[in-house]
Amino acid sequence: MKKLAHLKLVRRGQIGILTLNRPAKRNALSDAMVEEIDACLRALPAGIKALVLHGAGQHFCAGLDLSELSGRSAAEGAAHSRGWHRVFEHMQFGRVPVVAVLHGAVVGGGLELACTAHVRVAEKNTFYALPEGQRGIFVGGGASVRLPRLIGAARMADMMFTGRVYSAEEGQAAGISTYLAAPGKGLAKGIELAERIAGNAPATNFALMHALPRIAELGQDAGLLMESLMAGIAQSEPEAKQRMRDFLEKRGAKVKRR
Ligand code: 1HE
Repeated sequence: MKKLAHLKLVRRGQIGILTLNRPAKRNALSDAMVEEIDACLRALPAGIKALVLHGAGQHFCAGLDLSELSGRSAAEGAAHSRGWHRVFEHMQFGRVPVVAVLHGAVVGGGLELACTAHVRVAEKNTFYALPEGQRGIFVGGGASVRLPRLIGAARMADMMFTGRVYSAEEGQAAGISTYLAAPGKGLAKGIELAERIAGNAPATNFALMHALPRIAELGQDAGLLMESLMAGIAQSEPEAKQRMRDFLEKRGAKVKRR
């Protein structure tokens, strides 16, 4: 892979830690940075089974790099948005699950990127906003599809109509994050979760990334059928059979309260 200018990728055993590394601009997403995210996902070494995504400096991400916005025509704006869609879809429906560790500003396109991850950990200093509403524009990185699935269209509309800023706790209650961490502790939590995810059977992670979001969009009949097909595939894997045997022969872990 080419040397990265705006990102950092560090391998740690079975997981990769991908850092948005443009803190002087609050990790604002320039075109070059979005292209690097794409290149990184494509060139991810085969041994990496889960990614942690976080931001360098005081904020996760300030969204679209506004200095690149002004010169676009309507057609160019639409094409630019489609470019983000392609890269973010590649993350959502890619090879490895992504744990986003959020802190500080998670705004605009930064929130769109966060919504693309599979698990979100928010430090208690996190805040969420969609300033597109106040900047006279609309979201373009998938927020109108992904964010309502987390928090509902009414909450998203409120954020954009009124400029409402959600705190970490409000984001957690609304469904943006599923873990809260103390300031400075999010990365350790994200790494712990990613390592746990990397230890799952590949068919389980595949089903969670590729089948579950599609099933959740289907009607009951087709959804239940797709669930049965995925269940049959996953349980027929040798690794699944071994894991069942391990439990029955007292080698597998019991479910414990954490
Ligand atoms: C930027 C950007 C940016 C900071 N594009 N340069 N996003 C926004 O509307 C959010 C705009 N940013 C902010 O509200 C604040 O910068 C933050 C709350 C994120 C951080 O505040 P702070 O006080 O820590 O930093 P700062 O002093 O405001 O910014 C530091 C530098 O980063 C400064 O540049 P400098 O050269 O004067 O040092 C800022 O100009 C620069 N900076 N944010 C460009 N976003 C596919 S559609 C998606 C649509 C959107 O995402 S719209 C939402 C855009």
